[in-house]
Amino acid sequence: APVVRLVDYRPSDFLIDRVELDVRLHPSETRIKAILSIRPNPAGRADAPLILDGDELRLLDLAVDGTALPPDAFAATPQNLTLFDPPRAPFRLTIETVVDPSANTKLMGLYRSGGVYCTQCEAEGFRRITYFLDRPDVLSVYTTRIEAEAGEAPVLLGNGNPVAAGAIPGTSRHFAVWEDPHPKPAYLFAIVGGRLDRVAEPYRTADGRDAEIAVYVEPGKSERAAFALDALRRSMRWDERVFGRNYDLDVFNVVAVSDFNMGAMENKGLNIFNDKYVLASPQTATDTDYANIEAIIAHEYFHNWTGNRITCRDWFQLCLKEGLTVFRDQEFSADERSRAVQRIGDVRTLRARQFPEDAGPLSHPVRPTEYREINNFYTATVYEKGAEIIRMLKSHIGAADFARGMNLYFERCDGTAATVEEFLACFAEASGRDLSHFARWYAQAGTPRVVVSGTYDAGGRTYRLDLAQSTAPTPGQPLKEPVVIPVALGLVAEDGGRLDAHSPRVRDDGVFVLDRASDSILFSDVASRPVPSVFRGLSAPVRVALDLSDADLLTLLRHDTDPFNRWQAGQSLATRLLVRLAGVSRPDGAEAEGLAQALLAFLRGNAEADPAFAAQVLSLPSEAEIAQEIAADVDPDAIHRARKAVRAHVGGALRGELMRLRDALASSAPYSPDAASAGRRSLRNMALELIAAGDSGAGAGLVAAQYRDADNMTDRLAALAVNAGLPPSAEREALFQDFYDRYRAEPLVLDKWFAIQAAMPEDGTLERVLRLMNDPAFSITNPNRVRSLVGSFALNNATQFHRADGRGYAFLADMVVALDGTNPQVAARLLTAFGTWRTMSAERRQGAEAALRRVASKPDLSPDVSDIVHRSLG
Ligand code: BAL
Ligand code: ZN
Repeated sequence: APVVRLVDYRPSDFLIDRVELDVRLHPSETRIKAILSIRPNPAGRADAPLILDGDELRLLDLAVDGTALPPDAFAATPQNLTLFDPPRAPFRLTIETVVDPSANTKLMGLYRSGGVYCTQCEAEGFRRITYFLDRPDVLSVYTTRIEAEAGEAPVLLGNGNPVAAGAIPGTSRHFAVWEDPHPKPAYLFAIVGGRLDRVAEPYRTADGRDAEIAVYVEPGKSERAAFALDALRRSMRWDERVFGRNYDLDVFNVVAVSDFNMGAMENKGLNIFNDKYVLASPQTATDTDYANIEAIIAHEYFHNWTGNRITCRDWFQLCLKEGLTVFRDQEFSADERSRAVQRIGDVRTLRARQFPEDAGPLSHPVRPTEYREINNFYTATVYEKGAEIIRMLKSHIGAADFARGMNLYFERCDGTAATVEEFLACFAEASGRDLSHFARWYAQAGTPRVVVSGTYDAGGRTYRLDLAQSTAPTPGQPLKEPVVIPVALGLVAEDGGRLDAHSPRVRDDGVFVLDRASDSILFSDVASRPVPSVFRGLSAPVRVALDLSDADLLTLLRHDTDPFNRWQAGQSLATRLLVRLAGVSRPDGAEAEGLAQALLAFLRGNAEADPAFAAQVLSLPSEAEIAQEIAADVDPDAIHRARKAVRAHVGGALRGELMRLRDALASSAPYSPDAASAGRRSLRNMALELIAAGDSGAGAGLVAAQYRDADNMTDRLAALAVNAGLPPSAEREALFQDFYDRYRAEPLVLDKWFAIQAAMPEDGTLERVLRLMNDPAFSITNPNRVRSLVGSFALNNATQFHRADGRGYAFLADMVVALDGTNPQVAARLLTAFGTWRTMSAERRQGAEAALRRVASKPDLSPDVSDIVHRSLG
């Protein structure tokens, strides 16, 4: 595939103002008639040919203003439709194409999922339906007529508002017409046709529009749609209240389908979802599922303004809608739940997914400058680091100016396809500041490292903090410049009392802005030696190197007023210990006694007041986080041994308190997914995990009882997960079998069963995974199944994926090659699991490189896989 570069952007030579579509749904021969109202773009070239995009299309018919074109006036291939000399005045182009939705295994364009017709057009799927100017800066108003067998597809949905529907006399077919008055790019187009149940409710917007909001699901599952509908209503209210954004159509529909490449898609007025992020009942969904559903429903809804009303000029600007919308959904979840626990979760995700990406061969700026395959840029960097930039922007200019800037953006850019520059200009204007240096965050890849050190002068009662930033080279960017880093900080007295220290360099809200390579802050009137609490709430997406003593970390864990940094202090304490123990062949768990006592003291003071937060404090850094800390010649087996030893010791030392907490937090009330109840369950289940780590015999008994007695999936699955970590036994396998027997008719529940087994850190797991691939519940064509089994093995099982004998790598390479023929996007995503290969020990590097080279050598690789494999080896 050719490289697409940001610097080569130029406006389209033609615009398409109106699109009239007539889609006659058929399982293998769906015909699409498109009438496009086209005109030359005054900003484009005057003599250009019209080149429409296609992908695997077959042209049936073509006319300009109703007249067929002579054969030498155009050329049609599956990839393009070219009119060599189109009219230089507005004209109507009629195109008829035919596609086979049942054969569409890429799940891009029009396809079928469990018999339901649906579409996915972002980024470049619309060109798999009809020839089009498939670029986000071509905005059109759409009318869509959909026709289908009434028996096969009684429900017919499109973008916008329904304007007509009815039977087609003398046939078994019917139709519906949808009109979307809001100009939109083709990637937001969608249709759905199928047998679906529906839950709905009326919604009156704050500005007085009466709308209906609805969720469509597989027949018989409407009870499982209630929570998504509730989350949708809350999202809409929140966006009115917090961002002043009202909904703008008469209906808002969400449809759940079971075969979907992504999590969900924000098509205008017709969001299509992976059913994993819609369906929920206490018996089938965990607390985490409920939280994800709430967040993703919100995310897709929030796109209505940040993405749809204001879209992207080109795909390099993807972060303009994604980073901003992730920020918005994170804020929504923080408001609906616990802000501190939400932030800890978001930072865990950032560190688990974005930091490694930014430290490896796939590192790229939040706004990339070139790509070969845009599908590969729906990354943690664009999404999560993109959201961190918005968070920093808000703290850099302050909440009031941020709100003014957002309003200006909504006003000025509504109805346009915008750029990051246009976005930032609104905030520069609203705040009266120059944001050109801040903008470097969009262009410079890599995670900055900030080294902090403090010096106390008792005589002068001063405290100096020295800060220095640097960023390691990333592919294509050997030299790095300083970025603008908001550092939220405070000083904590060793005894936890108040310290009235101040510095003119620190703003009233406790933020210091580090915008050069190094700087220092001098505090005066510092009555006693303080402990610095820096990067509160992780105020910037950086790695922090601050060499505090264990005693200082304990002070922060106990006394910091910032809950995030209390949690961080515990994590830092544990990380330091784990990294040290990973360097010895026989890690001695007794070295974790200090950590255990700190956690015990913390629990006694805090657990019952805030169980969700306490569960986060008890949760040790993941193996992946420890690997990142070690950074070179990583041995995942050593990390696993160290973590296991520490968990065993902590679990043993805390057993009494953990047992007590399990009783104190038990509830006999019926299951409710609210944050407080979920928090109690998370601490109880964290306690179960630690108790079992300390004493597998005691753990096995508790696991069996909790598994049996659970009245909800959260507790039953937590028991199953702890079961997976117990020593091999017939009882252990019997529990897996029981779970399978109970839920054999529930694919989304069995996904959890696949995922837990694929993550088991023991020798036989690869064979287990291979066996499970033959289970009738597994399907290689369903992305959720593949991600649960193969993805979980590659991403959540460091010891087995990174097996020293290379068999884990070879397996993943086989899977990528096999999947590339049917679903390149899913294949390419799996392949990103190799992202850390250069940090591994020498023999592992060898195995990984051999596997990657084998993938690279396959002929006819998709652009998706080819791009990832070549960058990974680059
Ligand atoms: N736009 C793709 C799915 C999402 O980020 O909402
Ligand atoms: Zn999004």
